[in-house]
Amino acid sequence: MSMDQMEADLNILIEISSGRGLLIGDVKSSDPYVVVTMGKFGEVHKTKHISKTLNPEWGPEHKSTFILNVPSFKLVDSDGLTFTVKDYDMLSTDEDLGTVQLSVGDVMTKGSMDIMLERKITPPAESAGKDAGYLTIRIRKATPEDAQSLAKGEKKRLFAIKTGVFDGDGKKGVHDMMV
Ligand SMILES: [Ca+2]
Repeated sequence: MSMDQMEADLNILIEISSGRGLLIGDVKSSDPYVVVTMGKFGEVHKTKHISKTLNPEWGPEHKSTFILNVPSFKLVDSDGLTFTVKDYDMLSTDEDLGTVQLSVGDVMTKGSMDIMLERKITPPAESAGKDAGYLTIRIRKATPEDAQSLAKGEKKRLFAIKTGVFDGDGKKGVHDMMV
């Protein structure tokens, strides 16, 4: 990357779309939400939780979508983005249900396309060896219309349904889901 590219701000739209087969944080289920962090720069986004499900589908009403607008070098410095799935608890500390790390390449290269990334969740240490399920994240370049819609707090889906390229940990290869 050139110096200019390192200083340039990223302008990437990210949607935390869904999870499936998440770990159980309560007795039978979880109240999952996702916190996105960038290494030492800390939290960049947090969704709202959905009650009692192991297969959440976060939408605009859960603040599923945000624009990552930081200089490229910060993303490189922090080795990409960390998505931590958590179980919301009203009376105790929220439980960790595992993490997904998106590399700088995932965010920057793939961010130039409209892509749907399905990644296997790495369980937290106390659940090592357990199947912690999958997290699906969508990424594309943000437009001025996206920024306006988010700033206005519009409850509108910014990613079209069933468009983009699918890149899954759960399946072999890359599947084109264009319709
Ligand atoms: Ca809970």
